[in-house]
Amino acid sequence: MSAAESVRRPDSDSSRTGPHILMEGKMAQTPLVAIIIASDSDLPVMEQAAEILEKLDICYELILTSAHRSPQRTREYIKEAEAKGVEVLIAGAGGAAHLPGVIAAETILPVVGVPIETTALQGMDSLLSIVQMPGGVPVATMAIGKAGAKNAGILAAQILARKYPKIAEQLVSYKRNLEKEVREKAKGLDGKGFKNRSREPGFKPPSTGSKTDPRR
Ligand code: AIR
Repeated sequence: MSAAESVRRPDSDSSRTGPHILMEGKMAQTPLVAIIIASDSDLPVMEQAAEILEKLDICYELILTSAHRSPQRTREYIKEAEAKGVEVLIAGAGGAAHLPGVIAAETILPVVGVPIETTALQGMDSLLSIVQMPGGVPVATMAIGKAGAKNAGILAAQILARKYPKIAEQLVSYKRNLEKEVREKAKGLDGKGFKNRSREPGFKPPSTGSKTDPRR
């Protein structure tokens, strides 16, 4: 069994009409993104990356392999991913979170790292392990936890959007929706009776007292 055969999503619905089928033949079956998790205990966080990729209609696969517990499987999978045409790798790990760095050492594909929150050190261990890469081997490091996993999916889409116009379109509409949601939430606040002084004509924010404050 190949490394990628453990968990795989792209074939689950062959009728998908996302950007991954723009190029005919091989691309129809090819995941553009691999989400690599170091443990099944990371799944509740890393599924955020999967969710946003699905929303953006981007074909991905999800692989379980650990830099420490299964180093050979990790190396084998990276070669497999390169050979099948994966273009962005997302890797999530916790604690001594070397998985994204080890992957980055083995490939020139962009690697996005997600620090998993830990009970002992709340994910600071994961964050520092992933972000403090030596010069020459970059890992694009996201925030700790679910927000980081979600952003990893979005960043992967943004990288792909340079090449796939359909993905760019999806992202533009995603951003538009974010803006719309904020406007709707702001409207909701207006109705709650809070005094919004910044909307009053002639309102000037209070000075901070600093000599460099331009409002003084
Ligand atoms: N881990 C697994 N192999 C290498 C590392 N750093 C991490 C996993 C998980 C944590 O160890 O990413 O966040 C605990 O894993 P488990 O399997 O014991 O729950």
